[in-house]
Amino acid sequence: MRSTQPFRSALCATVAAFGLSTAALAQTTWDMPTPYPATNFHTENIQQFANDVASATAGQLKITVHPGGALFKGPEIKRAVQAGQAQIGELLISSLANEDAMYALDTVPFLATSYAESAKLWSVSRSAVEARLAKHGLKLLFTVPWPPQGIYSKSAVAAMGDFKNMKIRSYSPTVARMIELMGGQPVTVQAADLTQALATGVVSANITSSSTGYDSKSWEQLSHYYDVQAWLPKNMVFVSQKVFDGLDAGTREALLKAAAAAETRGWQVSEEKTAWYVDQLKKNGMQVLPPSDALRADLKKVGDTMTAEWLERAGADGKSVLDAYRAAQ
Ligand code: PCA
Repeated sequence: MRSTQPFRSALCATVAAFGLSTAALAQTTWDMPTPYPATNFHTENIQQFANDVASATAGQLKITVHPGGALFKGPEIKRAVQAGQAQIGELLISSLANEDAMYALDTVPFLATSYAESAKLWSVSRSAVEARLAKHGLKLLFTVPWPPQGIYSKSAVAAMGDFKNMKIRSYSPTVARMIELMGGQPVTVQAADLTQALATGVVSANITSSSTGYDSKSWEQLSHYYDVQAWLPKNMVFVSQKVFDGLDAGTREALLKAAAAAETRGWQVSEEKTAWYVDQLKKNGMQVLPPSDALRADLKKVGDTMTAEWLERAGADGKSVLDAYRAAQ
């Protein structure tokens, strides 16, 4: 009996090693570039999504999240996934606004200013966004909105004229257009570079959410936050269709289920955390104020101009989406 012992354990070791290597062969690892910091709620939601996928597939599909634009910068992420340099990615939909008007819709000022309106806008535009991504071999998995957008500045702003020639940070072509219409000078700065741009005085104002204001420690350089609630831009998570099609049916199902859960959770967390973020701005000494009536009225006019410009550019497709949105109100 004793003499068979070494043989048996050698056999067990071989089986174990064989078992391990089959598992290793079957395991798929995806790189997932994302633009925002690891501690931002979008990234935390994505990490949870990756964990859910790993546990639902018993580790067969592992998604490695690369936050903060470290692997690819926000605007490069779509091309990276199209080119097969990454399998899955996240970006701000409106960073693609120059490519197609449909990507600009959720940054048209004052079109959808609450979570409920944004959900309606998304429900009437989702298939149009999906169709555009599909043309480029990409499959949409889920979207999550940012908290409502406001204006940060170094000094008090009473009326639109106060923005004259002011260098204002922009994160998308639509925001840049808004800044032009406000009389300011848009300067494109990615979220990952925002703290530095503020510290070096490249910009003296910024249009973004309470969330990014918190992430970039806006209070260190800026004193006022005007809680304008002008729109809620969305991030989207998408995967290469070819890579997705290469998965077995069970893994595809697990991925889609985790994506649906991430969408529900992300919309909820975004809404729930908004007040907390605004509170952090106040706690750190910022003046959080509503815009004056005069400023609000002038910003609304900018919104009307941009809605008209969007409609003209988006054509018949755009008109039917906007009509559907208005009918759902
Ligand atoms: N934060 C991102 C996009 C919108 C937002 O709230 C940013 O400022 O870059």
